[in-house]
Amino acid sequence: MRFTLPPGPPITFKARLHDARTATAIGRWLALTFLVCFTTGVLSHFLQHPPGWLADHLPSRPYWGYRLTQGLHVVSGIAAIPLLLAKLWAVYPRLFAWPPVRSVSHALERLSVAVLVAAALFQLFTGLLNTFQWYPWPFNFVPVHYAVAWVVMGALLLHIAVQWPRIRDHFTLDSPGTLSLPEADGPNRRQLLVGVAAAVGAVTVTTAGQSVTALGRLALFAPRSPAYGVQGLPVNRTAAAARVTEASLVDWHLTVHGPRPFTLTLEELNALPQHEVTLPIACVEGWSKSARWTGVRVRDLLERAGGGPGSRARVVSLEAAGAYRVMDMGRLYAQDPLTLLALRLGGEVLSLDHGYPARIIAPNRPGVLQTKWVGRLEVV
Ligand SMILES: Nc1nc2c(c(=O)[nH]1)N[C@H]1C(S)=C(S)[C@@H](COP(=O)(O)O)O[C@H]1N2
Ligand SMILES: [Mo]
Repeated sequence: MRFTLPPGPPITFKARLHDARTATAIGRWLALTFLVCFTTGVLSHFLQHPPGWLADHLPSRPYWGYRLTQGLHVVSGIAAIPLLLAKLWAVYPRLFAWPPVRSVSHALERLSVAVLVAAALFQLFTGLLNTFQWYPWPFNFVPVHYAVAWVVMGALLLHIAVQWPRIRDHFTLDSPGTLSLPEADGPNRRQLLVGVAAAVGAVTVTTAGQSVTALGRLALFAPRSPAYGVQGLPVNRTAAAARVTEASLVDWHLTVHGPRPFTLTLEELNALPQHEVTLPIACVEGWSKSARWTGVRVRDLLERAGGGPGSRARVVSLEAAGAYRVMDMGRLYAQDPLTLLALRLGGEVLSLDHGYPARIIAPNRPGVLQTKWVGRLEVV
């Protein structure tokens, strides 16, 4: 493919790899990562911010569901980065196509590609920085990342529709002849694709260990290693950051609101029937780790306060301020026997950073909803 840019000496792109076939070969993998990333992202959004009618129907099983889907979200997002760069490299000569605009529909098509590229770069960039908890921008990450995801998806569907004839050709033409281009200087398409695949594999293997414990030793570039942290578990927000101190906890007791409200000291809580569960913390930023928790079933506390089998719960942390101070729990989570007000982690009393004296641990939930330093429980 040749593009020239008059006036003046023409810029010519002679490399054979700046062609539709290469763009499509990379594009289909890119589309796959975007599809996985989008679906798991929307799921995560609804688990974190369910509309009222949905809250009581969100399932608490499989208990590892969120760990899997959010792990996939971050893995597919990171894998998309080298794919997007390779794709942009394959098509960038088109930027210089001449004339720049041939018709109204051509102008609209170019505009939609510009939107797609900008929105896709924005998503991957902000998402990657979020895994490092680094927010060097003036807007709130969560709503903006969510809104732009729809922009990417809309522009991507349009792009696929416009390019459909070429995509179809890619899958229906006799591949052998077109794939093995005549020998020339520079890499051929197969070598390029193998190189891109190797880059995707490398970034995936060196970061996926933050959520796949078995790959933990290879997680050279993951922001979190599941191997480090107090009591063998990473900490996202420390007690110091949340301004919860030992001194602020001397008079601690749990208040349970409901038709029959009551309070319990830590001693009294420890004297109630204790249950042990093995459940992961699965942070929205991508790391996850399973741990053994011991504590009192939330549903037992709700029942004692007069809540029926249909009741949900609201949990309030002692933390003075913070986005995760108040947490609502739908019926299926509140009533699940695995959902605990945990007092112990790995058999030891919770450390202050993990939510001492009591924290929530529930199955199939985003880490942000595993509230630490619980002070109050309400039957809803
Ligand atoms: N009160 C309170 N609870 C909280 C948070 C918080 O900021 N405040 N952070 C949450 C987040 S984002 C995660 S991932 C988990 C992490 O739990 P851990 O620090 O015990 O691993 O706690 C959650 N519980
Ligand atoms: Mo988190």
